[in-house]
Amino acid sequence: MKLILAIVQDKDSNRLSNEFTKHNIRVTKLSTTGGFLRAGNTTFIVGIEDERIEDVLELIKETCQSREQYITSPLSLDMPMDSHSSRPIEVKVGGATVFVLPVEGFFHY
Ligand code: 2BA
Repeated sequence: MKLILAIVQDKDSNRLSNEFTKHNIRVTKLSTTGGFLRAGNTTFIVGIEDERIEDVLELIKETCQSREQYITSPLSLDMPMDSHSSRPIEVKVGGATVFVLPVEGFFHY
């Protein structure tokens, strides 16, 4: 068994939830915040048998799009940015950031 952590954009999260449910994949959804943009995103926790990992990754890949976002002001005072410029900076977000972790034990009481 593995634990998949998938950080996705909020815009993709309902569709991904539906896909997981349709494919009988059990999941927990957390409301999270990206450290860089400081905007909301969604983290899915999926405990899954090894032989179904590829199915989960494929659903995530098919469902989550990459999108351009723009940031217009420095996000923190110690961030090195050109001080005379307030030009928007383009940031490409997603499709999804995915971690696959080993699971030492799984108990469901
Ligand atoms: P954020 O931290 O808000 O990052 C949003 C996007 O900003 C990132 O998209 C990336 O394109 C850009 N970005 C992040 N840090 C940057 C930096 N120091 N300098 C320049 N650009 C930067 P993604 O890479 O697709 O990440 C989407 C979200 O996934 C992130 O939101 C964060 O919540 C999570 N994430 C990404 N990599 C991670 C990691 N190694 N560990 C934990 N969470 C991660």
